[in-house]
Amino acid sequence: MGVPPDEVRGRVALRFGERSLTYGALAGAAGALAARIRGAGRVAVWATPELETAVAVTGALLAGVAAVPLNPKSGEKELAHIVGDSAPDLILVAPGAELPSVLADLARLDVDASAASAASATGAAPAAEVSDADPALVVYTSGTTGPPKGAVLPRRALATTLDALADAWQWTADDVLVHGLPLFHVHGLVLGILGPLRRGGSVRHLGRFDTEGVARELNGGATMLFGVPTMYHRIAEALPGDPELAKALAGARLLVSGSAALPVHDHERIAASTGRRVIERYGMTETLMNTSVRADGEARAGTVGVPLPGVGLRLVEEDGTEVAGYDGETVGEIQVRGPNLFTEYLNRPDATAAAFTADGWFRTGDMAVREPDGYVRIVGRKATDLIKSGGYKIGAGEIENALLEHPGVREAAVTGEPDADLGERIVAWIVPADPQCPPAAAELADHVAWRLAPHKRPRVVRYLDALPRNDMGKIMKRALVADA
Ligand code: MCA
Ligand code: AMP
Repeated sequence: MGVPPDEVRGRVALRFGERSLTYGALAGAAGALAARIRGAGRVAVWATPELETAVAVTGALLAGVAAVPLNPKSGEKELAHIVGDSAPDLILVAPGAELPSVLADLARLDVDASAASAASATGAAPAAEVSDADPALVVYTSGTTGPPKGAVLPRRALATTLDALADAWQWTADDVLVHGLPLFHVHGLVLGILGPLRRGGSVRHLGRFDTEGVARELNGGATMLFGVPTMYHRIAEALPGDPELAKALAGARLLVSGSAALPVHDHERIAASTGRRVIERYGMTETLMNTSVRADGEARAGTVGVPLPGVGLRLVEEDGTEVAGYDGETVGEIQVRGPNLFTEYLNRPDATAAAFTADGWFRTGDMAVREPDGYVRIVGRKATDLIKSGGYKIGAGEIENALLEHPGVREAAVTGEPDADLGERIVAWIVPADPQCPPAAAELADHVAWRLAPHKRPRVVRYLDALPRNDMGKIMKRALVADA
């Protein structure tokens, strides 16, 4: 982002509730922040759903400094891991935000959303010396075991993915996006905030998602909606009794779902009530966006469309052979390459190397088929120890480790089971230390929420005398799920 031309300066770029910033004001605030942080190694961003988070990330991009968005609801253990691993020089926060004690040693810089930089007032470009390969963001994402890993996303990945989406979605400066996603993940931050800014369009953030906010904004001039399947499920549930919501969706230019599969039943309920089809796109923190149903293509429920411009995509069978034909039946792992990819997992050369094939393709771990016309249909996931709940990726291993730190837990296993609202819900299987006095489910949920994050808490706890194990002593999770 440079200094906006005069015809753009007065246009609203960002709106969060009652507060908004024009492009001119955003250039001023982000420029002033950039001047203060230029030269820093990395900065953490306390990513509350507020104007200041958008200003902080824009300022970091202007300064050429990598930003590490933090979930403000993360627990102590998770925050300690992320700041220990990414070693930010300072943390950017909205004025008045209270930081947990685990961050007390970090230098704090309050973001002033009303600041105006001298450079932006005079029209001088404040851009730093940067290269496309420089890191823009470090986004933490869960794996099957261990703590989350920091995916280092270069500036070129952000730019190419947003331009590819503009092509696929006919996304322009006239679009006004509404979303209520969190700002510490790719979906809400890169697509939801940086996307409209790159187009010169506008975004209205709801603060927190609810169907009333969606209806109000789409009926009030917004043109696009981004959400995770849980949000569209809640919309589908509300539609029969909410004509304002039906009118709002019917009038939208584009309804986009992503981060997990949107069940066909929800697709169809929304289409029946509004006459509009939700389109899906498929991405990952490490790859940004890989495929999408195009605005000018057929919105086929249950598919994630075709590869985006610049993205190489192949399906590979277990034995390493590439699925040659598009027969709609042969399942292979999705592997991708292109300028949209991350460069590495921070401080984890082992994990980075393991994520790529010898010939340089990234292994997504998602299993899919390709239909005769090239549409990709995701059919499952390689790792059973990854759970997608509410659109969040959650590793079973990190929850098991947290549960084992509770004194009342002797053994723990975590699985996901189908949930109409969340897609999957987290189930904890517990062998209590004292069978006479097992820890209560709510206590274990609080324990995980407090150490890791509320969305990682088990929604169901089941108590056992022993976990089923094979001859090697490995927990047989499939047996657990089968017994449920
Ligand atoms: C409940 N809460 C608790 C506890 N129980 N807090 C502490 N301890 C507890 N024991 C609080 C929660 O923090 C939350 O607070 C409120 O109670 C409700 O919690 P919950 O039921 O978990 O939330 P929900 O209402 O069910 O949330 C549904 C949601 C959410 C809004 C759809 O799951 C969501 O925002 N998902 C988006 C995930 C996402 O952006 N994924 C993108 C990553 P409060 O109400 O204050 O919040 S994937 C990605 O980026 C890739 C690239 C891609 O493809 O997109
Ligand atoms: P994350 O690691 O949180 O970035 O989540 C990435 C994962 O979300 C992918 O590997 C997929 O499993 C899943 N995902 C994202 N979009 C879709 C979609 N439209 N349909 C099915 N799964 C999706």
